[in-house]
Amino acid sequence: MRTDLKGKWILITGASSGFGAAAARAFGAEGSRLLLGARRQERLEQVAVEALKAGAAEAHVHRLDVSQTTSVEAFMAWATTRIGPASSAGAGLDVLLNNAGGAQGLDTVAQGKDADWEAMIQSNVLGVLRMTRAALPLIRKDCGSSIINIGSVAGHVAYEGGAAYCAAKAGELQITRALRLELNGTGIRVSTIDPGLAETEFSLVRFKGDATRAKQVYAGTHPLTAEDIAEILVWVASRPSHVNIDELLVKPVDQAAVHKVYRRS
Ligand code: NDP
Ligand code: 8X3
Repeated sequence: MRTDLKGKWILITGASSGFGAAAARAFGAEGSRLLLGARRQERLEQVAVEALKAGAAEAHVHRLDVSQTTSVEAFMAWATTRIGPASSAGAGLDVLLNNAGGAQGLDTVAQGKDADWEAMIQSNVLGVLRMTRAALPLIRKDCGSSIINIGSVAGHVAYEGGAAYCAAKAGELQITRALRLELNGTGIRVSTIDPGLAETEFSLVRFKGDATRAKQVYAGTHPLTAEDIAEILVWVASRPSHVNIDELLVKPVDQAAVHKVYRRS
């Protein structure tokens, strides 16, 4: 039987744009209760309004920087006051969506900047570890709860200029695999969803606000949208409670491989 997401608590990191914001709207449409985190609070508030409009039972926002342990702990303390500990009847977190992250720059290793490397490892790798460690005591056992991490094709295949980002997403993949083993027997499901080319703010962030360069990444091709991924995230979380989608690689039809993208002239 499909896991009903109505009234379930869904915690989404990186909910201020892209996949995270679309996921807030999509889980909202299921009637879920949402806890949304990111650094840009105004954007989060806007997303919460959209999620409520879509049907969310509740939507709450709090500033979160996954690269800071103190921020993660403050966020989870706030989340606990909203949800209540997993031990109390009917309480607990149903879905942790570790989505916050992204790329900084497209430099070769020879040209790489420490600040970019550190930011990518902090958000994509350590952020997932910190959030999961802090959220685990809140996650309900044996009832179809899920930890869903957002990886990337970059975690499977390297490309020039992607060394640190590819390393970070390969790290996320191995964290997911380790967690899947560690949580076996708890009933908590663990998944990684690994998208290819998707048009969000990802490239704008990677190219430090250079909108022209960011647009070129998607020129002439038909990329994934944030909504495509959000729909998959809802599907993963709503599988029957005994079904675990371990690893899902999702690419646009136009992207046969990381380097082979079909572009219409
Ligand atoms: P966006 O740039 O649109 O969204 C990234 C989100 O992550 C924002 O909400 C941002 O919020 C948040 N974020 C970044 N750093 C931090 C941080 N330190 N603490 C808290 N939140 C943070 O890009 P996407 O939606 O595309 O990216 C979402 C995830 O998907 C990322 O992990 C990315 O690596 C991955 N991905 C993206 C693909 C793509 O082609 N778009 C493909 C494969 C994977 P704020 O800045 O407000 O903190
Ligand atoms: C984002 C996809 O190919 O730009 O993770 O690294 S890619």
